[in-house]
Amino acid sequence: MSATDTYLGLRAFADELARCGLREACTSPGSRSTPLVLSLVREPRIRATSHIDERCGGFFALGLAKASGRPVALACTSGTAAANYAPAVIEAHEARVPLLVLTADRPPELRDLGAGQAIDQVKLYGRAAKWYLEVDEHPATPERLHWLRQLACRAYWTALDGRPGPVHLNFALREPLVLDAPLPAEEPGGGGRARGRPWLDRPPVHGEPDPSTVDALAAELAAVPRAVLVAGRAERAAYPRAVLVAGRAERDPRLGAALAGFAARASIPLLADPLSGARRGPAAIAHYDALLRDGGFARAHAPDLVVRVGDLPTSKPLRQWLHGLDSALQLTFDPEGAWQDPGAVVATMIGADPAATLAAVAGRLEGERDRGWLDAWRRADRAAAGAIAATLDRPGLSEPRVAAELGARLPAGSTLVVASSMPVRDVETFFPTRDDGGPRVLANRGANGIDGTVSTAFGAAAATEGPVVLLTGDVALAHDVGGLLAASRLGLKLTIVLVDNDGGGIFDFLPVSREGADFERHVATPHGLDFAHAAALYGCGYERAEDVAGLRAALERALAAERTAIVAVRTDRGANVAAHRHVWEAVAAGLGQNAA
Ligand SMILES: Cc1ncc(C[n+]2csc(CCOP(=O)(O)OP(=O)(O)O)c2C)c(N)n1
Repeated sequence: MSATDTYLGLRAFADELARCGLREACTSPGSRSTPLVLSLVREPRIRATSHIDERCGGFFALGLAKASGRPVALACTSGTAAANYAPAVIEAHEARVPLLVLTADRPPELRDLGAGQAIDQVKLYGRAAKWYLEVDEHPATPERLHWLRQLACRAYWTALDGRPGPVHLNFALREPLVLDAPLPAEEPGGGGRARGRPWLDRPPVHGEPDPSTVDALAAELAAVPRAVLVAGRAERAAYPRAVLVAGRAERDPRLGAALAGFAARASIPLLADPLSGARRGPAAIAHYDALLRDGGFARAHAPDLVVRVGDLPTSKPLRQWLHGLDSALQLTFDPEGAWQDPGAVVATMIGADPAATLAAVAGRLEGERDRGWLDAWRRADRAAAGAIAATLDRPGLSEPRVAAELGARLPAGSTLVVASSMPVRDVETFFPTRDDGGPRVLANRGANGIDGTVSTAFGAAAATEGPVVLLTGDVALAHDVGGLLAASRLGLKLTIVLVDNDGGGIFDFLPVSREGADFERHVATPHGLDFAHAAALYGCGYERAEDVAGLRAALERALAAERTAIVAVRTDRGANVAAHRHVWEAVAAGLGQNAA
């Protein structure tokens, strides 16, 4: 096989990816991958970023794909390089993020024979890859090039189609791996289709919502005694106490506003995780996590209809409440086939697009809906907000206060990436409702890993116009500290708000925290790292914030700075547990006063 054959094929492949809409590729270094990497890098419509560590590269691609909504390509060499993509590929599978994972491999005649850097890469990511194909080499005949063009399109559309996710193509590449003469401009077979069309187009399905689904949902929302008249089959059912639960829905940035509009129109309490983008508008309930910790409130506010959109929120009280609603009818929109129902409580999974369907349902709602049910939730939410604000209103910085500050201060148009562990929980619990919707919030909640957090945030920064802020714990930062290299190597700007409690603070909430020294060493894992040194190593700014005023000022400086900066807040794990309990007690007390 000549290098010309290899490069002609891969140039056609890259051209076809670009025709489909691919704009980003994340490469990692190596020899076997040379033709693959250079072909992507030399395609002018694709921006290629370089990543030394494949694990970082994988998560960077994940962040890019989440923030842009488009598939992103990854390309690396053979061996453990490819294995280092596994965590990001698994997260992409679980969170339904489209990735094209292109791995270079030894050809079959060099496998399992002691050749260098050769491992078994066949179906390396198991079921985490939604499609796998072994791509061997052939002379660059017109038939072969048409097949490679079709293959690129199929990989791209497969990553996006139905339940989005990663596609893995494993390319067997033979030496020579570099060209010894310029590549001919002409392509055997004439190149791609006319007018820049992809070889194979597969437009996404945006079908009209099914009328029978709209009828059924409209009927289920009809509360006849409460003066909502629903055209159609209003006799079917009446659910005066409905709630709409909105969870992580990163792929459609307009969905949050659509849900908020629908909930307001239908006077339905909207329990909106900030990851849904729907914590806005008059029906949004921000503090459901704190409210539902109060058993009396949870029982008194049991709905008889639950409509869910997006992933299940993280909140344990919300999950337990939904699980225990024995007599409620629970429906969930599941257009991507995520099948999220760990409690086996969902009676109907609606495959239709939620925004379009709810817009059609809203059109059937006639007359004024009784607002008593929504008002009861809103009064409770205001009481909770007041109790939380009073509890957090002190100059010192607690972890809840840091989350609340970001929720109140980050501008609309900014993006907040939140790490797993307490950051994602604190954002869910303490973010306020905002008329402007607040920042876009992204998080790796597919597999809930703390790995790749920094790289994911840099990937989001590479795809985003507005400022990008990462809220992370110290263990998550230590885990992906190498991700900071993107600041200088790629010239990317990120503001990192580090909550440093010297270990995994989440575990102090669990019974295992009573296990003394073994707990400290093997579960909490304090490390004593001073991240100022990491900032210096990777060319980032670093500032400690000691109190609320200091955090506000440091955040402003970091957002205005040219380069990536870390704003570090030092907290104490024990005090953090106490601060959270204090908040929950204050909310319960506030509810009591509210009821009295
Ligand atoms: C890759 C991975 N390893 C281990 C875990 C288990 N885990 C969950 S939270 C956590 C500690 C996180 O600590 P930190 O980032 O400091 O946040 P904090 O708990 O203090 O909020 C660990 C190790 C995980 N989720 N993902």
